[in-house]
Amino acid sequence: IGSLRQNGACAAARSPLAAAAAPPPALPGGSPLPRRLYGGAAMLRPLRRLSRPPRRAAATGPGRRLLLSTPIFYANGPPHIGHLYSALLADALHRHRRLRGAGPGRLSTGTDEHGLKIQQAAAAAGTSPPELCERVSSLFHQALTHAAVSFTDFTRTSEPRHQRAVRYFWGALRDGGALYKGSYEGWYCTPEECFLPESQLTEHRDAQGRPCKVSLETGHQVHWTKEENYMFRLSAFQDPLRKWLRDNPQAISPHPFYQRVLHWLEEDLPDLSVSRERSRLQWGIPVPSDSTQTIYVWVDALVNYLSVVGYPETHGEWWPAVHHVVGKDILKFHAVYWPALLMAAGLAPPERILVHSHWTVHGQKMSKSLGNVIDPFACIGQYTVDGFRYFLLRQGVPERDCDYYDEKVVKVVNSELADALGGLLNRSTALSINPSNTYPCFSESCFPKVLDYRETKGMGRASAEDYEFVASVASLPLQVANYFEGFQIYKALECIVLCVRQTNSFFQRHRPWKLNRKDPAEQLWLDTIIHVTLECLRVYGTLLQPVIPHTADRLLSRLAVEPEERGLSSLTFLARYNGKSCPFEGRQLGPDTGILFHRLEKSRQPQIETKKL
Ligand code: ME8
Repeated sequence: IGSLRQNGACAAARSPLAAAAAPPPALPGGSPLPRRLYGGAAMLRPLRRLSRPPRRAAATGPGRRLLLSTPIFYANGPPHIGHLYSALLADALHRHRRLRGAGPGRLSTGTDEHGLKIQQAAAAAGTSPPELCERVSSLFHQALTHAAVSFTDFTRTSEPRHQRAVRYFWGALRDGGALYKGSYEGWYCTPEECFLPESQLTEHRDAQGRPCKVSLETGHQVHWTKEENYMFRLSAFQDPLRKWLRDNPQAISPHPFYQRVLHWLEEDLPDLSVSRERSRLQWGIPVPSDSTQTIYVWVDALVNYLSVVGYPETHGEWWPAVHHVVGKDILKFHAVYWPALLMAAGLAPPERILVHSHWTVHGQKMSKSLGNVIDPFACIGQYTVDGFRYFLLRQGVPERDCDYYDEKVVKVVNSELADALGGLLNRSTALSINPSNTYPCFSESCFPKVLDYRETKGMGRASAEDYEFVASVASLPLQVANYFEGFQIYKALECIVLCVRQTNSFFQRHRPWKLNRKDPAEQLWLDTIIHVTLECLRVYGTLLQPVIPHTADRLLSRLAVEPEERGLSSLTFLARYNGKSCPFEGRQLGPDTGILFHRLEKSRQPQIETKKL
C-alpha cells in the first residue's frame, strides 16, 4: 500500500480515515437510510505487497496521456441506443484528441458481468451467468465495433486480470482502515444494484395486486434485505469530497450535474454496504479472506477503470488523467462513491466526469417492459453508421433528455449531411463547373485581404458578406475545439452546419455556372469561388472526422487531402488569402466516387429491439 500511496496519492484520504477508524461510526440520527450496526473493523490477511512504485502520468502539456472511458454495460440484456450514445460521445472526444495530435490516449469500454441482476437474468433466460455474459458481452463488442467506436480496451469484469485488481483494491481499502463489518438492513433494488432510502421509494402494487415499494426514480420494485456486510466509511469522506469539488469546478460537467453532486454532499452521507452475503450472491468476486461474502458489484465494476490501466502495477502511467463519460443515472456512483473509494485506497479522484442525460422514445423512458428499446444494429442498418452517429451526436444534448423518433433521424441527416454537405461537394466539383477536376487557384485581386470588410467597395469581387463568411469559417476549428473541450459536441456540429449553409449561400450568391470561362477575369473569379468552397469543405471534412469518420474520409479523399494532411495542427484555412502558399492549389482532385451521402428513406418499421437472449 505504501507504494500505491505514492502513485497519484491523495493526502486528503488519510485524515478522514484516521479520524474515522478510532470510534465506531454513529448511527444516523433521524436518517431515512437503512439502519447500520457497527461490528468492528475487519481484520483480514493483507494481500501481496508491491515492491516497485508505478510511474506517474504526465500531468500537463501537449504530450499528456488521457484515458477516456464509457461505463461498462450490464451484461443482462442487449445494447440499445442509450449505451451507444455514451460510447459515441467518448469516441468523438477520443478521436478529436487524436486529431489535435494530443498525447497518447486510450478509450475503454466493456461489460459489467457480476451481481444479482445478472444472476437473475441468467436464471430467467434458462442459462448460466457465464454463458449469458459471453453472449451479451459479444453483442456489445459487436455493436460498438459496428458503430466504429474506436475503443482500445474492452474490459469484462469476469476476466482474471480485472478480478485480481479488484481483490488488490479491496486490500487497499481494508489496509487503509476504510472497511468494517456490520449488520445492514434496508430496501435493495436489484435492477439498480443498490440500497435505496425511504425518501427515494413510493408505494405501488405488484403484478398480483399486492402492495409493494418501488424506486421513485426508476419504478423498479425493492426488497427488504438484512445481512452481515462489509461497510465502507463513506461518511468520513464528505469533507474531502466537498473540497475536491470546490477545488476542481471542472471535475463534473455540465455544470448542473456538478451542482447536483455538491447538493448531495450537503446532505447526510451514510456509510456504504460494499459486500453481499455469498449465500444470496454467488456470481461475483469473493471478499479476500472471507468466502462468506461477495464484493459489491459497484465496487467491482468501478475498479474496471483501474484494471484497464494495469492496476496495481502500471496504472500510474495513466491515473488520474482519466475522463469518465457516464449517464446521469450513475452519477452518484461515479461522483461520490468512486472518488471516495479512490481516496480511501490512496489514489486521486478522476480528473473529469462528463455526464449526459437520457434518450427517451416518443416521450417515454426506454425500457424492456414497455417494449420500446431502440436497437442500434437496426438503426445502423437503416441509417448507416455515419448517419446514425451524426444524428445521436447532433441531437443529443448532455444537459437534458432527448426524444428519439425515426422521422427525426431522416430529417436531420437528409437535410444536413445529404443535402447541405453532400450537395455542396457535388456542386463545387461538378465537371460542368470545374472541368479540369483540380483544386483551382485563388486570386488575391478578386478576394483581396482587407482589415475591415465593411470597406471593401470596388476592391475586388468579394462582398462584405463573403468576408464575414470566411471569417466565421476561419474561427471554426477553435470554436469546435472549445465545444469538444466543454463536452458540447452538439454545439460543435451546430456551428459546422451553420458554416456549411453559409458556404452554400456563398456559392449560390455568385452563380459560378453563369460566369464566362472564356473571359480571363471571369475565370479568375470562378476559380476563386471554387477554391474558397473547396477550402471550406476541407475544413468541414477535417473537423467532422471524429463524428462521421467514413464520410469525412470520402470527402477528404475526393479533395485529394492526404492522410498526413488531415490533422488539426496543419489545418490552415485559405492560406492564399493570408499571403501564404497553399499546398492544394493546382492539385488534381481525387476520384469521383459518387454521391457523398445518399438521402435516407423513411423507415417503414420502428427500430425496436427484438433480439432474444
Ligand atoms: O449502469 N439514454 O450499466 P447499464 C442515454 N453497469 N444513455 C443511456 C440510457 C438512455 N436511455 N440508458 C443507458 C450500468 N444509458 C453499470 C455501469 S460503470 C462502472 C458500471 C447509458 O448497462 C448511460 O451511459 O445500466 C448509462 O449511465 C449507462 O448506459 C448504464 O448502462
